Amino acid sequence: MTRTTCAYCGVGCGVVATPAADGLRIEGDPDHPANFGRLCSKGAALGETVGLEDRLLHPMVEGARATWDEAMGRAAGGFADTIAAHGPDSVAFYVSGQLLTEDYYVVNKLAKGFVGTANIDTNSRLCMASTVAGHRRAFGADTVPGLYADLEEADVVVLVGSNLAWCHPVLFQRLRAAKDARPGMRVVNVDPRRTATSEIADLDLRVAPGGDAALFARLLAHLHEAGAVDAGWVLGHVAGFDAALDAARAAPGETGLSAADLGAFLSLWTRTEKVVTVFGQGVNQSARGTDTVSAIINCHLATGRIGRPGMGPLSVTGQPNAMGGREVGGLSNTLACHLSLTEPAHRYAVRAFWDAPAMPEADGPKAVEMFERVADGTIRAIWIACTNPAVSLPGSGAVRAALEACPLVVVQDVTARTDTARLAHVLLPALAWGEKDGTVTNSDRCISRQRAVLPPPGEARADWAIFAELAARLGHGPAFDYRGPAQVFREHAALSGVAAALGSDFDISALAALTDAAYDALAPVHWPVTGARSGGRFFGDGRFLTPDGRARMHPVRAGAAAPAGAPLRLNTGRVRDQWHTMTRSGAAARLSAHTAEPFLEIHPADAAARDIAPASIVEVSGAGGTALLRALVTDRVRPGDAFAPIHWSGETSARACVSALVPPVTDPVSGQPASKSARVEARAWPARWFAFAVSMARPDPEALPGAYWARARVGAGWQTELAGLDPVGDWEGAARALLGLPDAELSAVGDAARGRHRLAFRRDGALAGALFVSPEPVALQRAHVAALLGEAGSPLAGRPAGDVPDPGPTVCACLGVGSVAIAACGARTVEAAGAATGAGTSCGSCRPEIAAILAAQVRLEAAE
Ligand SMILES: Nc1nc2c(c(=O)[nH]1)N[C@H]1C(S)=C(S)[C@@H](COP(=O)(O)OP(=O)(O)OC[C@H]3O[C@@H](n4cnc5c(=O)[nH]c(N)nc54)[C@H](O)[C@@H]3O)O[C@H]1N2
Ligand SMILES: Nc1nc2c(c(=O)[nH]1)N[C@H]1C(S)=C(S)[C@@H](COP(=O)(O)OP(=O)(O)OC[C@H]3O[C@@H](n4cnc5c(=O)[nH]c(N)nc54)[C@H](O)[C@@H]3O)O[C@H]1N2
Ligand code: SF4
Ligand SMILES: [Mo]
Repeated sequence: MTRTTCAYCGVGCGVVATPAADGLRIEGDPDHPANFGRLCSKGAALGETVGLEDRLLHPMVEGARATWDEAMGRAAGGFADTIAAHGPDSVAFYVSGQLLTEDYYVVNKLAKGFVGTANIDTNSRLCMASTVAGHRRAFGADTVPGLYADLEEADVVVLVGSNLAWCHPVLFQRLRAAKDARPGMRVVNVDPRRTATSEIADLDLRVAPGGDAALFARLLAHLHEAGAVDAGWVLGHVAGFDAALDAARAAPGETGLSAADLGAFLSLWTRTEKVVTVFGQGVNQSARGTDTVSAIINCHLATGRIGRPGMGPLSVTGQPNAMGGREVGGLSNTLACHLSLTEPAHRYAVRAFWDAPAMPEADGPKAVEMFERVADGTIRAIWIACTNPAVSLPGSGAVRAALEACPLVVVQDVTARTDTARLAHVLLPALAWGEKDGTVTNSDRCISRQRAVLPPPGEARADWAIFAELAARLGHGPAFDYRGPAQVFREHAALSGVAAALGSDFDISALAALTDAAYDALAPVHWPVTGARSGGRFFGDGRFLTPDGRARMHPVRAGAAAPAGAPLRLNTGRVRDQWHTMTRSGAAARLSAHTAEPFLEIHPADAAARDIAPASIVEVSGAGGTALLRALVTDRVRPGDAFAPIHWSGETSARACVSALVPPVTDPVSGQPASKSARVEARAWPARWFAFAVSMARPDPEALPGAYWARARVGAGWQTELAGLDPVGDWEGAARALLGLPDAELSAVGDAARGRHRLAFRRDGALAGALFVSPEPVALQRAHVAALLGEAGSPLAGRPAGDVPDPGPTVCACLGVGSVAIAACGARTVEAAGAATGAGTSCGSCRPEIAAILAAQVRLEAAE
């Protein structure tokens, strides 16, 4: 039994992992302060994602297996030659909030101190950069003032651009439990889209896209008019109040809300002292993300509602170590321990501490600009670790072209099955979650250990060790001679003491003397951790980290017009059970049962205007490319808006990378891409046939050139959704090639004249694959067919024989309960449905969906 931390989101849940015959048994850690034993569906399925089938287990050079010595010779040698010929700014590192703090520390020390370049940025630029900029602008440092406990102690919680129910499910569970315990508590949800999070909202505000800055500008003006500004606090601790108020009044901008909704929000926020405003990517990923963060913080500063129990702004971070990355200075415009590259005193101190030969004096390029420099040839060698930019950066088509043209691309990943890895000259195998060892920091500043539970597979190495070897090969061996992550951590903690002496908030100097054994045993701890203080909130005492100790309110002019262009505004984001580009969550069949296909949420009016039928395929075109997605016609989105998930890539679908549609537009302050407001058009894709397949082997969609496809793990094998424009003459041949079954025994039924075919292939009497073709979207009980893989039964009926009811699409991933079973169980409440079917009783991530199904059922019965 090993205590460790979940691999996924920034909630940072403690996990207890126990090796078991079929992988790992996973439970929530009852003693971890982030989750107190809770887990969500993704965390609970971690044990199913640690298999080695798709792992990269040895280095590769130009597509061929290589030794570590050969691969590092090529990679480090290429970096050394490039630096020698073209200087340190001709190479770059692009890293990730999924690295451990120790990995992140080492690569930053190498780039900024020893290569001497600020060409190091991270995928956190796409994620947290606007918050970092907003915090620094307001507080003088990138400090998260509050704690998770504030969500439970608040009287009003406002969620802005955060689908907490799906993206931070355990925080959502904590909020739900707090609300159940204190029914007077109110939750406001601000999102242009109706989401699973809407279920908890007393006030569900369908704000206009980008209307959040206007909403909080109006709130500031209203606070003033209502006499709710804390004048004494502002006088003592805040600068810039008048300018901020003037700007808010001068150009409040449009919120898109009705007067009644707006009034209800203003009045609730104004009259409630204990209010927490949580914000997510709907705020950050905008061309005015930093201003929106400022608009939110302004309201908390004006009322002094910050850093005290139950109040304050709370940015929920995305990745497991988004915060650790900020602490080590992972961004191209930050330096270790919340220091700044452009402050000479900070630079000198860090340089002296590292005994570093070089240190850039200016900030480096932010992610989008970094890849533009790869494209224009200024950067000639790039080292990419723990992120998949060919899928996740905006303008992904141009990013891929830039990498294709780059003379040296090194990719350090746990799998070669990524769109970025395919573009690498050198591929280096890294240890994955469950094998690696180090620390992460979550959204409320809690540092916890990720510990190895499994032995290192193949030739994979720890990320920090790979960076240290690169350093040695570049001639900096002595400064990177680490014996293990504990030594790196101690150095980082010691540096934080130096930083604290310069006024930094990030101080964990009390951990600088941890022995290896104490590091191994380290219990979750909130920073700061100094001799004098451990954890707690910041700023409740009115002391901020600016030179004069006063917070800054920033004037925000909200009145921007919506960007013009193609008729639909594409919003992009996440689904409950997948993680980013699916390289890990995609391995768990039960996680794919929730959503197995890329889709486009489009309003019924917009669909009708374009002849787009439900469940048909749509072709979406944007600034830099096109995508093929399944149409999900729904009024969850507003007319004129559309939504698509970010998870699908060339590995999982034909053409579903939504970043190809998103132009590289960024916030002028933070450089964060505006990933939620691409202008696109959608048109019906006139498919002549639709198909659904299951197979034991990984399906090969090349068998049907030009077709739409999306593949996912299911039960014992794979499922594939397909559609095509061109008629297929030989379905048997196509099926055999697709399913990898050249000589399996076939049984078939169908009506060829009507374009209907049902083909089942057996090996040794067991079902090895099946294909169902129809001229309209295939109606079939998919879970039933998938369950027959490897079994003796016949799938050709497409539905269970006799009285076995179809469970419908899986809602509860933990216990495998489907929507039909929930609707039919006769329950009226989520609790009763849980008692009847088990759904929602394990991790609880699906409770919002269960509530929605029960509500729909009640409406149906009322109408009968
Ligand atoms: N299941 C799952 N959970 C995850 C992740 C994952 O991949 N899968 N990734 C993790 C990571 S790295 C991150 S950063 C977080 C992200 O967590 P969230 O920020 O909660 O997730 P998103 O789905 O990107 O976007 C949140 C919401 O912003 C809304 N939105 C779009 N435009 C606007 C706007 O103009 N105003 C407002 N108010 N809202 C808007 C969208 O409709 C969406 O519902 O999730 C983390 N958790
Ligand atoms: N359109 C649009 N684009 C977006 C977003 C959006 O909402 N809309 N969200 C943005 C946000 S918030 C984020 S955080 C990014 C996420 O985007 P990415 O970071 O590109 O996505 P991941 O799939 O998490 O990529 C992680 C990679 O690291 C590998 N990996 C996993 N563990 C390890 C390890 O221990 N070591 C190493 N070396 N590799 C490992 C995985 O196999 C995978 O290839 O996407 C951003 N892009
Ligand atoms: S909420 Fe879920 S995904 Fe996030 S850390 Fe906890 S268990 Fe992992
Ligand atoms: Mo993120």
